[in-house]
Amino acid sequence: NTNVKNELLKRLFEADGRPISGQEFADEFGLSRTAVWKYIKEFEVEGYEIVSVRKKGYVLISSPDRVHGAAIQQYLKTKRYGRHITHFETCASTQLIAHDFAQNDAPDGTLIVSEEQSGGKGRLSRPWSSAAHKGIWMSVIVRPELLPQQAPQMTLVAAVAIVRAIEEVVNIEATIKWPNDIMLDGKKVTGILTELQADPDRVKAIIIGIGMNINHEVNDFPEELHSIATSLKIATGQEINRAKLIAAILGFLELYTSMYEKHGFGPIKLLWEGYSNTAGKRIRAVMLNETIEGLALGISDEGLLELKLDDGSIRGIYSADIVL
Ligand code: BT5
Repeated sequence: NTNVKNELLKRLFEADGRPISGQEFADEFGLSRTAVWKYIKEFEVEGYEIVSVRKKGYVLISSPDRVHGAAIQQYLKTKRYGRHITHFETCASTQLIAHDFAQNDAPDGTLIVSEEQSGGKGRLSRPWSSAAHKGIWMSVIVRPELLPQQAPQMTLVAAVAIVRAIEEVVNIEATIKWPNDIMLDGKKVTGILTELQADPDRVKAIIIGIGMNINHEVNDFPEELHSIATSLKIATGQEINRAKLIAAILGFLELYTSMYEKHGFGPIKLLWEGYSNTAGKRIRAVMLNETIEGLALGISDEGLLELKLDDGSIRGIYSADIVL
């Protein structure tokens, strides 16, 4: 049971060097002491150093670099976002798990985060490379008071939150490439995948998938990504605290989502334009059934990219791959 296992880890972490009684934990959760001991063995395999002190219990001595709930929550300043966290060592895709959780009434702000993904996906089910412990592979379930047609703009809300968080934690300025890429030095450092669960007139949940390359060296990426992907470490030369960055993203995401709910897209659009590298450039927009070229004017109040074509007409685009 991953929930009980996560709870045990959280207790060990919060005990801050003091022992946690295996017997008491077993009693509280209706387990055998052997079941608790098995979890401890699993933690050891995962790289945690734990000692068992006779008559007292288990003491956490050191933990590997992991983004479990306890690690994130020590930095968290939010009201709702990140207050429920489920952490995996590995999974196919946090996005699939989040969809499942959302259908089963997971509360607003629930976070699913994994150290590694074996089937990470981008838009149109393209593969998303998610190396173990190197990045942030997470999905946030949000339940804002929005109409279904306002959901795509949540990609832009998330993009602004991510750039602000990078600025705060890492001290560098990334740029946003419409609609869902965060760029550094001309390469992609983060991709966002926004998916919707809705009734015809009401958003039930928006699943915001965020894939961020953090502590990768070039060779941690598959060959075919070397020319198009980068990580925060490659860009800064520094090892980044992933848990701290996740907490900062959740903070800005909560702030900007409620701003969007209360005041509409206007303020988000302004923030977004400040970070975008798309407006004012001549671009090519590759869509499913056509490719068009023109001058990117900016985004509309609905979050559409407005493109001025060579015949002078203006086209609003919902989604595309942009070639600058
Ligand atoms: C995206 O799609 O950029 C959205 C990525 C969302 C990933 C997160 S991770 C947590 C959650 N769980 C999931 O399963 N997904 C979400 P798109 O714009 O379609 O870009 C996909 C393209 O980016 C691929 O076709 C590759 O060319 C490239 N790519 C793949 N992995 C990459 C990486 N780690 N860094 C940079 N580019 C990558």
